[in-house]
Amino acid sequence: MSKTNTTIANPEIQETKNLTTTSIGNGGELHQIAGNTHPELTTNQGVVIADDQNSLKASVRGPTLLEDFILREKITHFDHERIPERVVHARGTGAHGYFELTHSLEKYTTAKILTETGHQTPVFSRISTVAGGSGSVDTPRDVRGFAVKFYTSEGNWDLVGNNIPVFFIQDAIKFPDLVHAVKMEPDRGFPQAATAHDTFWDFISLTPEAMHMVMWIMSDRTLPRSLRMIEGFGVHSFRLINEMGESTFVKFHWRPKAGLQSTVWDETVKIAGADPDFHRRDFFDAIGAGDFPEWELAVQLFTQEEADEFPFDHLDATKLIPEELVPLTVIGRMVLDRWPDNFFAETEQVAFCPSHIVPGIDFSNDPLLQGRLFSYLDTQLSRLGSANFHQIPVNAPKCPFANHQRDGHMQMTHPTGRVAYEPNSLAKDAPREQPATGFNSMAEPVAGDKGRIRPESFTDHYSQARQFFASQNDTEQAHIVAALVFELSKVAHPHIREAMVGHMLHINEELARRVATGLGIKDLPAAPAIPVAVQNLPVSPALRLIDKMKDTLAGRVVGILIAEGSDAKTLEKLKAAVASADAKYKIIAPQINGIHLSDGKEAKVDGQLAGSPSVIFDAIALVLSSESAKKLERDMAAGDFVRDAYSHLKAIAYDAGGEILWNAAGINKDTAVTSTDNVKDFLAAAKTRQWGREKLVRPLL
Ligand code: HDE
Repeated sequence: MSKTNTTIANPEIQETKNLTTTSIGNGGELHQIAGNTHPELTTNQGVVIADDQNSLKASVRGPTLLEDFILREKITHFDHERIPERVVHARGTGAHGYFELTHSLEKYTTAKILTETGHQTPVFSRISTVAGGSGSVDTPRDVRGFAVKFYTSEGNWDLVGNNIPVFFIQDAIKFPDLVHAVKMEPDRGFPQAATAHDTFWDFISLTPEAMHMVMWIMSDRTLPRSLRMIEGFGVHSFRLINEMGESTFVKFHWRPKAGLQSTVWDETVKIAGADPDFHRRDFFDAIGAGDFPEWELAVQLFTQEEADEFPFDHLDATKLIPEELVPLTVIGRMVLDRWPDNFFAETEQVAFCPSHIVPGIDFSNDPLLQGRLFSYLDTQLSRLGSANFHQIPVNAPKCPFANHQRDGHMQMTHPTGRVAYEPNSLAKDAPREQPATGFNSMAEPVAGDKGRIRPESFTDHYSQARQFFASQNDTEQAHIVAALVFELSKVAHPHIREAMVGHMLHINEELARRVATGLGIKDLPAAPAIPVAVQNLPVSPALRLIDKMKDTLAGRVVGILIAEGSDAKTLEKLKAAVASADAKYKIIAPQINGIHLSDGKEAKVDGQLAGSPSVIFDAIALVLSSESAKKLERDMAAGDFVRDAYSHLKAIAYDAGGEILWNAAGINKDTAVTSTDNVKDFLAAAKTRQWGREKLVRPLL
């Protein structure tokens, strides 16, 4: 500790009536001293630390001593703070909540989580991107992982799904290739979190089974407006097993209460710069405001006999079961109502494994699922560094668990007694088998030749891709075309672009032509030879995204641009209207402090204009005095605020001053550009996007 010990009062702490002492050291550095509500700072061994500002030196300006165990402990811990990030799905956001069953499946399963209605089971859910590293942006064009850990009374059940109901590949042995192709190219270390590069499309162009998934990832499903507004899918078929040991196949679906919504591509790209944490922040803010993300859990149930009649193999993860073929039954709801206390301890350390399953639920023979049953446990061992990862609080079951597994890195329990094996006769309280209610696999008969064989029933790679494209509306189809043109234009090798157009000829000729035009390919390439004819499956409206957008402003955000002299009454009226629609507003101004409204009062500003572009809002309003509007005419950030909102198909409200800024942007008004006098019209337009405007703002192929 320093020689001078000038006691000063810290004004901030004084303010909170939590008086404490600080002192200034030899070099003028600040020392905060324990006392009042502040406990003593210690090492990890509990030794109280006298000085945390200075390392131990041989003399006042001399070398640091190796003896300084306090310095070494602190820095060693710091050096090891990072654990290997997830090899895929590294970037994610998690929250606690509960699942409540509303409809019992007791006819089909013994699992209590699916039969005990009204009971609330705690859950932890993590939603993630796939391709990028943990520090990548929230909004690349990417599939979203949707993982839920149910802490059931019969053990943990992990439903580890995605926001797209199908996958790229049919066999787990191809997963490392897929991931290597999509990740940063190994010689150059870029691009980060992007499919728009040669290696990804090279692999895809040589993997016809990926074509259905390609349609999904090129659709706006991969550009969610909020993680609260995505669907989730278990993807694979699972089995439910009832008391008689009978099996029924099941597919799991999560449906967001907020409805589906996506952003448009140009907006998505700009969001990545404006707020790399856009989704994480949105989730955090929503939970903080009590606007809890919520999903319905629904199931598709079908028998082996029904499956035998499907025009595809349900064990093939590149296929979905259209809702029109097997309808969904809603069985419960999940509410995420608590943000983790510590991001690392919970969201980072949570370890999901599809092999975490409970009695009454069982696996299907989907070869992708079968591979996953191995991979996740293996990856957790390397990521968390110990076979004891189940002891980390976020991973530990909330029901009793006991066995004879012992020791290992970071063992946190200290079991007593001599017995760590079974059968045994020496311990009266040792855990033993329970055949009646314990986990039993379905006794499925298995026969056939062992071999590395793909089933013939997996051969049709194009019919469901065709069905998906045909089921989209004009806007959605145009977005898929634009996405393919964007992505393939980033591919340097012409033969890869041509091969992709060749595949598209099997999906939809018109799609192939439009993409070829966008790529400047004059003569259509030949379509690859295929072993089975493509089927024209019936259009499935349930595959559309735009139709699943809810006609509501609830849970969305309106950005209101104000400046010096903005009309206080108009602002109040708008704020009240937005709040009455259960939406949020953010006040944006050229300065964060010191903006006075027409009534002379200082406005509370949430964001400075240059740092709060309109891309982060669902609709905007311009409430400006004429003088301020004239000044803003020369501010590109203000111009972009208006132009981007229009180009991203959003509703815009303006008052007299706001109209000056609007006119400076040089755009014609449409019905979703309304005066603040007609707040109702503005709110109605703000509930949706102005799809009809799109052809005016960008060329559609
Ligand atoms: Fe994963 N996947 N995956 N995956 N996956 C991982 O496990 C893997 C697949 C999914 O928030 C890893 O803990 C293989 C399909 C989610 O922590 C790893 C195959 C689906 C998450 C792994 C697949 C998923 C992962 C990396 C092909 C949707 C993030 C880190 C057979 C149904 C979970 C980790 C979280 C994570 C392997 C395919 C979903 C390496 C081998 C299909 C949501 O084990």
